[in-house]
Amino acid sequence: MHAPLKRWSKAEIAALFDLPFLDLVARAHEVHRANFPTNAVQLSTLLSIKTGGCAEDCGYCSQSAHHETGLKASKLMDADTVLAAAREAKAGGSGRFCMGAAWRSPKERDMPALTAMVREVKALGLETCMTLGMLSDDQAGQLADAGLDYYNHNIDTSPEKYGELITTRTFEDRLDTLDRVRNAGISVCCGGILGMGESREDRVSFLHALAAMPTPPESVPLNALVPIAGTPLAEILKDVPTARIDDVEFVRTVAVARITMPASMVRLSAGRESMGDTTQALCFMAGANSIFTGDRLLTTGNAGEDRDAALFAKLGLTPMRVQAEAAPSCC
Ligand code: SAM
Ligand code: DTB
Ligand code: SF4
Repeated sequence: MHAPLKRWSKAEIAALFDLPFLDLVARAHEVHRANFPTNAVQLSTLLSIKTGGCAEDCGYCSQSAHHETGLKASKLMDADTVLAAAREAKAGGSGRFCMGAAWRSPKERDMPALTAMVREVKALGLETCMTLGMLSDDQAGQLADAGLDYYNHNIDTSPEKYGELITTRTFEDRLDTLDRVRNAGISVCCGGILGMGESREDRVSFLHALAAMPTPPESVPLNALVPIAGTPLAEILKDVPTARIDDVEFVRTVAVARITMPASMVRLSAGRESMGDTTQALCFMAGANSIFTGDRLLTTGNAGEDRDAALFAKLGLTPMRVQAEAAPSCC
């Protein structure tokens, strides 16, 4: 019998953030150890299957057609190229393969190719994840029937800040797609970006929105903003050096995510390339247990296999086996 899921109020989440740093990290680490194998970190690989030219105006994104970022748009990748990348990811030790497309939502005509990709990548023995923008009920059902394990769809920030960053869709649009994904029986991967000039209050509200979901996301990616020249956010933030999230505040956010969502994978996502080993080690201590491997995310650089192998060796970490993730011991 699992313990009932604790429901955190915003005041309680704010109080966690206010704890002395060492108390907060120690508490998060305790929660982590109670729920997951320690020293094990899940490796996922990301592939951009359709790059650039996106109709949405997300103020941070290199792929929005609204911003002049110099990125060349491409069509949907063919299934053989996707499969070759998935084979390489598996050979490199990845347990999960995530396919991302720069769309507001997929077109019906693309669904057969997308469902074929899910089936074929899954047949290699990899967990599958897709992030394609907003989905209809029918599209979520098609992806579920193909066997998709996870759908990534981030709320990205607090409901209060959302409209400052994106005007072409609403926070509620995001929640609607997340409901469709959940109802179709696909596991949810949902998180956001830190360091977009948000306040501590926004970070509290962002984590509250995730932890208060009827079922919290199984996977919570925490991205540190990668500033992209030509995006509105990079332009605004270049004159505000203090906007870049402080490493200690980033670790605090990881710790609070771990405590408030004890059974979720917390994924250190974008921004690791510019993060020092010590900060990453503190993130693992605070409960992060998943990373993207390889030297590319979607359009930006990533830490790379060599640097990660050195980091894992230095910290005594091992790649998490896929089965270990499926059975957290509580909630
Ligand atoms: N178009 C789909 C969507 O928005 O859901 C999927 C791809 S989109 C690039 C996936 C996520 O990448 C975004 O929700 C955001 O959290 C993250 N992201 C995009 N640009 C980023 C940046 N410059 N820095 C950090 N994270 C970023
Ligand atoms: C997520 O939260 N982070 C990943 C994944 N979900 C799809 C994407 C990070 C993208 C970083 C910017 C880029 O490479 O374009
Ligand atoms: Fe499009 Fe996703 Fe980038 Fe927004 S974050 S512009 S939806 S690719």
